Amino acid sequence: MRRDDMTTLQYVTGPSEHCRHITLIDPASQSPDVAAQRVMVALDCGTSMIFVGGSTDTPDAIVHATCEAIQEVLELRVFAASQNPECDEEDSKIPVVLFPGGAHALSPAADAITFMMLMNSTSRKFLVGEQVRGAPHLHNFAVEALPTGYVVCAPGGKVGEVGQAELIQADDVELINAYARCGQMFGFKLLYLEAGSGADSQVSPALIESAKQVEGLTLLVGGGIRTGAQAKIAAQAGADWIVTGTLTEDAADLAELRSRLSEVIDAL
Ligand code: 1GP
Repeated sequence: MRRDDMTTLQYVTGPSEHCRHITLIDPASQSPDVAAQRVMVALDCGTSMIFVGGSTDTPDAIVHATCEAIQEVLELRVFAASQNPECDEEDSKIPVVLFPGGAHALSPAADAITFMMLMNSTSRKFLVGEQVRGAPHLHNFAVEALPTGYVVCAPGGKVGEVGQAELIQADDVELINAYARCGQMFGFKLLYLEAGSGADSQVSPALIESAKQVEGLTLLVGGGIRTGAQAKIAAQAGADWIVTGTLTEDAADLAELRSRLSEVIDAL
């Protein structure tokens, strides 16, 4: 749910005293009802944005149902805040953002989309092809595009393979800086450093620090972050946002999810 006083891009790139947290929900891995329950817990723990997407083969209808279920949860929270004189209703509005694997998996119920170029892909499809297919639909949906450079770092996981990425290695600090500079020159506002969902090692702090030297980019870092200590490493290296997905889906129940997410978010 978008705030009344700013665009989603302003919210994402705006100032914050600390690194913020994004909960990634993969509609292929859970029903819309379960997604909504998990989002409710994530909001209690202090998450600041919801990403919906991740898989490459999720039908539009499932993505749409998931976005709608999450928006309903957010509306309830905003209503609850409006009844509490100590709460600012606007503060409880957080955006639901599509994080697509391609020109499918789109929904008009989302507030925005990370409109991404997989910058280190060797395939035209992921550099610009899927984006050309998706752009007219997004225009019709009036979903706000967040111009995003997406760079897959080792180990890279499935997205590295499917996206045919030339993986950035942990010590490729000059190369990641060049990607960041290139993204800035293209006019991207966000740069997402991705280690791959479920990665056994997170994006190296050296890469984050190097990308951070390029001014004017909001840095998102995800893949393999499961603990408060890992979250802190990314935040201290310069991440403006960290993204966690597997953490949510692996939790045995909502109580475990609450404790895991609190640990990560509190560390920021
Ligand atoms: C994947 O970066 C995200 O695109 C999140 O990764 O599932 O490892 O948290 P995890």
